[in-house]
Amino acid sequence: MSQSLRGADIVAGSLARLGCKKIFTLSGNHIMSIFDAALDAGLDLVHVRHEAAAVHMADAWGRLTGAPGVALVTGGPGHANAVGALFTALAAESPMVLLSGHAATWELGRGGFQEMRQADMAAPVTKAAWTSTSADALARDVGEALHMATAGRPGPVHVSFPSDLLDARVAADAVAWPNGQDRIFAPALPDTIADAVLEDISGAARPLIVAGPMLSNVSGRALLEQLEAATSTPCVVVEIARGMADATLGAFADLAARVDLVVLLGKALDFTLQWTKSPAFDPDVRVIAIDPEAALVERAARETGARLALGCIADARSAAATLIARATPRKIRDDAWRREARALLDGRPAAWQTLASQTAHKLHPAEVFRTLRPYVERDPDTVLICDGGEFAQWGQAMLPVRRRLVNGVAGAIGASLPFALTARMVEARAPVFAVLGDGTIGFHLAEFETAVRRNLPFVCMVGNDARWNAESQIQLREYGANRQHGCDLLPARYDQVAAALGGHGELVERAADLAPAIARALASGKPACVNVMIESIAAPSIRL
Ligand SMILES: Cc1ncc(C[n+]2csc(CCOP(=O)(O)OP(=O)(O)O)c2C)c(N)n1
Ligand SMILES: [Mg+2]
Repeated sequence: MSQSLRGADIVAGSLARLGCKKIFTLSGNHIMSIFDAALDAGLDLVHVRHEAAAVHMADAWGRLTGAPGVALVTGGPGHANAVGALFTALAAESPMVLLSGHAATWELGRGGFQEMRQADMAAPVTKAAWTSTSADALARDVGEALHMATAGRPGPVHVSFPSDLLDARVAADAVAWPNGQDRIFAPALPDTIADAVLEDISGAARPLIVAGPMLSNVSGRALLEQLEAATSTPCVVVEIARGMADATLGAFADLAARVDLVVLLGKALDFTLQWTKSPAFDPDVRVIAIDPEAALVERAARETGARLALGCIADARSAAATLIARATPRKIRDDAWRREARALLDGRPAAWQTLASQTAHKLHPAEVFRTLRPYVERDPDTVLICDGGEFAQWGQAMLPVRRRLVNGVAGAIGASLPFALTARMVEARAPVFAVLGDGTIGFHLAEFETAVRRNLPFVCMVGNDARWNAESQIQLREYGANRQHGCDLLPARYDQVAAALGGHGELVERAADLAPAIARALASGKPACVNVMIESIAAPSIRL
């Protein structure tokens, strides 16, 4: 008789064969068979404190490594807790897979334990979501999910595993293990189309190339730098919900109003670019849309009408490489406009050098980031994570780094502590800094315990203004100063929470004390929280 394998062993073995050894998870009845199988498959289970954190950690893994991150949660409520975090991964175009346990097949429709229509729930926030239907198909399901997460526009994929399938046995020689070979390809940009795009760029007075989240990682940014040099055309990544108001992009709003050609390179035409409509853009601005998804090229056509110069379904990364290769031998335009645009994007008001707090025992956000900057710049592999409302925008504006994680187009706050844990797993040596607001730190504060347990040191800098300031600023803007209410917090001792969970804590109330506190936090070798009392200041707005 041929040997047989348990369904759970097939799932764990498939993950291991595809190189997914780190599994971000929170335990539960439906998946304990996979926990058991992980022992023999050699999977490292990173057990976290909330299912959303497991998804955020898998998301960060996908963004930083380019390989799919894997989250594993239990059925029903565990799955429900995880689903919200998928929205962030989807909008960030991050390759990751959520695997969830699920009520047994024979329980369905009978009020089974934690029975829920899990795939239906995950469908709107994933590229694909399904429930395995037989133990024979488990290996294929894992392989398909991991492959789909990275193919075309990357994003999250979900599979639910009914617990009886995980316990079922399958003849070992009948298992079709996934081999990880790519089978879905986005088309390359044809040379003739690349030449037409370059001709449009060279004919434009003030062209701009806009990439989206999938090109926001280190390799994507390096490619865009090359593309900018080869085409003498400014290249930007629009990757957060603040869109054109992303403080990283300096006076981008002023630049956008002047461009006469926008080349969308794998960038979905959406609210972040105001659909390239007036008044954000010139009413006659022309648009080129290159995207792996037909639906997004079609959307760009619909939104721009006669302004669409060209649309093409093509892989964004390889399209950038083709454009670089075709542009390089000839000079397609002079560099004056690119230099002018760079000054707008990279310039910062001189006054920021001297901005200082007007309040005793509180710092101005600019003082915080002027002090942090040398620590961030010391190592080119530093990972910077920015999360939250107004405070973090000062960080995004003042800390130039090539390796960065932000909450992204979803605009969901709270993921930064889980992100920091993953960043430390991916980057063993260089510093990992998370800068976030005091409202934001509350979402996943318990992950300090995970970080201590797993020995994952990082430094989190909380800008503590005792307020959900971003929303308070909306109240001020929309309803008036006398109607700011309901958004206050306590000036709480998050540093003491970190210390109580086994990490390192620092409280800072004076600018002069910050640098030594950062140095001590780094030297502690522990997950650290530097709790900086700050003035409640709106995000910077950088205009001409
Ligand atoms: C998941 C989620 N919930 C709520 C919001 C709305 N929101 C955006 S910024 C913000 C305030 C953040 O406060 P804090 O972290 O203290 O940063 P601050 O603006 O005070 O610097 C809120 C509530 C959101 N974007 N995402
Ligand atoms: Mg705050």
